[in-house]
Amino acid sequence: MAKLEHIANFIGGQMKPPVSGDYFDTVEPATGKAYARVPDSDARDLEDAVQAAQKAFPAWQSVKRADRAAPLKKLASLIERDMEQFILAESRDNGKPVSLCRAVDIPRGIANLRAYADAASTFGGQDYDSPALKSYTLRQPYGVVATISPWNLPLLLFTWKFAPALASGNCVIAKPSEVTPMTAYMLSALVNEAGFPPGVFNVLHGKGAKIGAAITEHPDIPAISFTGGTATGTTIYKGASARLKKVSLELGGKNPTVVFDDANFDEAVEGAKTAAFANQGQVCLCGSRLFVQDSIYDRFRDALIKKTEAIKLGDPSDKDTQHGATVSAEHMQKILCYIALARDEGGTILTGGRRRILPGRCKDGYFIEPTVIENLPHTCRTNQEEIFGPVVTLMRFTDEAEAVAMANGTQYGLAASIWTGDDARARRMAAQLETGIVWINCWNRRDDLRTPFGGYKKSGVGREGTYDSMAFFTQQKTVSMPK
Ligand code: TXE
Repeated sequence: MAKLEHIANFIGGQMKPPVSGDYFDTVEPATGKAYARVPDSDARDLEDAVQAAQKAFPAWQSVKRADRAAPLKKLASLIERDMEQFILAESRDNGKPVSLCRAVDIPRGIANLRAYADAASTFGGQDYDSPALKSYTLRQPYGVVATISPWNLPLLLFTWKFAPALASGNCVIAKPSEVTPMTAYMLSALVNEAGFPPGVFNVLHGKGAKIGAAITEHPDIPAISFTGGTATGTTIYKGASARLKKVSLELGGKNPTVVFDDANFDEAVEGAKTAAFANQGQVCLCGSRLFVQDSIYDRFRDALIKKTEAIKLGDPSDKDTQHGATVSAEHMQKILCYIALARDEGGTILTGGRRRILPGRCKDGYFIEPTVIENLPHTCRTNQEEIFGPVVTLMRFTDEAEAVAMANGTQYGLAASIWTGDDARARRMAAQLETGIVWINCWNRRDDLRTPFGGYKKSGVGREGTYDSMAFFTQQKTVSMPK
């Protein structure tokens, strides 16, 4: 058997093996086969990275803001130059279709770097003028900060987290998910060429419970930005609060899609399908609970089943594939357990509901059919817990008040999408929904990165986006003087 590639940490401008010498496998979800080895980093690697970052900080924080943008822009151009390799690597590592990596993951990763390069020069303090006093604020970086990112949008969320930290003058220790380390590793190989001074940007690979926990506990990392599951976010929040660290937490969702009978029917079916199954249902924004008004319920259900069955599931490396593999064997089992639970709770599987075994190279891959379920109460576990897979449940409602009550009836509050022809109703509902984001007659549309992103209730703490992320990674100082 060919020797598997060994991924390295990137510390102080150098590729480094983990101090322990220990590695674990990373698996290609479409084949179920290990294809690379990941450093099992520990507190010693972290210490090395913290020291490198501390050494780099005084010079990096005093670099002119516009000059801080230059290496971010160069990094974006280098990834663009190597676009095809990044697309193939992301698809292989995560199981998502190459078409999705080409349309979303890699271009959006590049766009993140450019957006925060621009923000480096435009973001700053404010002036305050009063009759007797003149004041202004400074926005100053913390020093060494950390980012911890998940596996569902590996490069996109990795860049989303670290770019504002660097743009605002911090030195960074970035930890990608151990499940999908490859594009972060490839990016780290471009950091010197992009022109970042050694130690400004460091990448540590490894397991959440080991290196992730060490980051949370480290006394010299005062701020952490995390995206991932609510349970992990809660653990990080506890550890961070004991040390009064600043945290930004983007967590899970159980997002409602609400369709009224006056909506544009075809657009609503298409939108609800995309919201349910994008990225194999592995997006925190996915609309996994679908509420449809009584009067159109049967027609809507039949149209949704037809559209769902037309989704092309297959080898992610095939350019026509629309639905690839779920990210890991463990995650596939979790999703299948939830489908079994839905059956136990009395649900009817209208389509899908099974693992799909493909012929040839993907015969051991982690494929799950897009699944539509009905006949479950909105209070059951299937409708309350985040499944994070290609599973959507259909429920009926009679009027606006009932739709709002059911949509709000979970511990999560990340996003919602409303489909209606009545503008006043849409705005009324938007104000009542307990979610950080509401889409009207669309799903997952962003105004570049400018609009705030984050959740109500257990979907998170804080907001991200161009201004909000730059604000998170800086502390404000007020300076006042008599006139
Ligand atoms: O993610 P984790 P997991 C949800 C989804 C999924 C569930 C669990 O429901 O089924 O979370 O997924 C690091 N200290 N989402 O377990 O654990 C870890 O190494 C510090 C929603 O794969 O949240 C990785 O880098 N760090 C979601 C990152 O946290 C720790 C995206 C995310 O992993 C740690 C992914 C610890 N103790 C899953 N434990 C979204 N909101 O987009 C783990 N990590």
